[in-house]
Amino acid sequence: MYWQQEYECMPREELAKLQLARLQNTVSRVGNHVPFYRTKFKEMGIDFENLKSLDDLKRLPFTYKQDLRDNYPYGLFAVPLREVVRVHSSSGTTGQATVVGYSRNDIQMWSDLVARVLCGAGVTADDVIQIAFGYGLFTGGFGLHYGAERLGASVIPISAGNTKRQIQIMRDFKTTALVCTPSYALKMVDVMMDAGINPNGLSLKYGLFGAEPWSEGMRQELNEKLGIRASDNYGLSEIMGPGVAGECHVCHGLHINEDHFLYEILDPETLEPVKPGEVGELVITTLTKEAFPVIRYRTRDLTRLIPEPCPCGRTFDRLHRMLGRTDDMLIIKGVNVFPMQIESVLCEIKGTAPHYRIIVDRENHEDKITVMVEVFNEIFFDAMKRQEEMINTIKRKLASELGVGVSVKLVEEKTLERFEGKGARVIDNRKL
Ligand code: DLL
Repeated sequence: MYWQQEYECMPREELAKLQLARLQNTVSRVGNHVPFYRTKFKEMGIDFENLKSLDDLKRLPFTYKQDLRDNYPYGLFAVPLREVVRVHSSSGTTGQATVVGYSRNDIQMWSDLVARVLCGAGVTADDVIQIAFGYGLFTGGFGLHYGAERLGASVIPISAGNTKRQIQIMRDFKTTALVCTPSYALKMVDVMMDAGINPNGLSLKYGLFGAEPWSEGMRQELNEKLGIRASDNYGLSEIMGPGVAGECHVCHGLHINEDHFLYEILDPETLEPVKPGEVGELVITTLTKEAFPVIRYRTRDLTRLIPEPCPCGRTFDRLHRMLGRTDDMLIIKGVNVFPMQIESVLCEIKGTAPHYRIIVDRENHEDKITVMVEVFNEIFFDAMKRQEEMINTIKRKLASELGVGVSVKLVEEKTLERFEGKGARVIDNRKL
């Protein structure tokens, strides 16, 4: 049930002591070895060899994605390149790419943390695990791969894509755990249906999904259609990759690996901590990374603490599934709208498939959302009246959830493109 019980179930007081020692070590390491941090500490008058308490974290500078870009490629590494055994990089679709590095110890630690997540979700050495994340510069494939091997599961390193083959292999190799983005899992469901394969006839038991936001409704959908227990796992390349946080079998919030990461949830405007349970931006400091330690990284991901202790026995705090990113937020007539809210509503409506797009346009200086949603063919080809009823139901439910009206357009089943990696469901036509 646990991979490293001595850590995962550590009494909180002991954990705080360990965190402080590790934080002191990390701050000293970056102060001595990374010019970027040395300069920042100097400017801010921080005596980096003399951190006294965990509370001192508040005084440390933030790190932004832009800092990684400015120091491209190796400027933030805290060890010489000869100690780096692996590099990963973000795709760079939204600007200059960023590069992260791992020492031998970092890879060990990363493997352990991913093994924790897999183990927490229920996967054991007896499982056959199909890793359908891309292998390459993206951290998903290799991150999960090393963790799964560390756990001792039988790994199928198939990578993303070639969905028919994925399903053939899933059937022939008797895959019990599927690892990919929730979007890709949905595409697999489609391809199975087309091929007349009943997912319940496969050996699948677990789905470990992550790398993008998804709703509780999407989880239900995947659980039902694939006959699995789907769990959420979270991470980001700037911090490590997958393995930062993951759900246990309770499937209610993600335990963050607090012995390796110090987290804060801050109001993104004031940068003050929010009250426990309130939504804010997740900010993470690495505690044990050697090659690429990061101080107070502004993830832009929004979440909240689940303050109740978890029945699984882990003492690490649980984060609510990510609600979106600060930079994904749409402001429509002054109302803040997150794509995930729209997905949640659509998943509750019978007759809609969980495939949608959110189109954002600007007309007469006003932003406007159109939600395109696939509906089952029997509705799409039914009388006009039934279609209108459907549109009205969706509009009403969306307006009540979002607090602002949106247009709705129904489309035929299978008309919207499917994704093999991270889904891109928002199409922003505004020239901002
Ligand atoms: O997506 C690492 C990863 C790989 C996590 C495989 C889990 C599984 P990046 O490509 O750097 O790294 O993207 C990181 O993806 O800041 C979030 O916005 C988003 N994200 C990752 N996991 C989740 C999740 C990987 N479970 C960015 N829920 C993060 C919601 C997620 N968003």
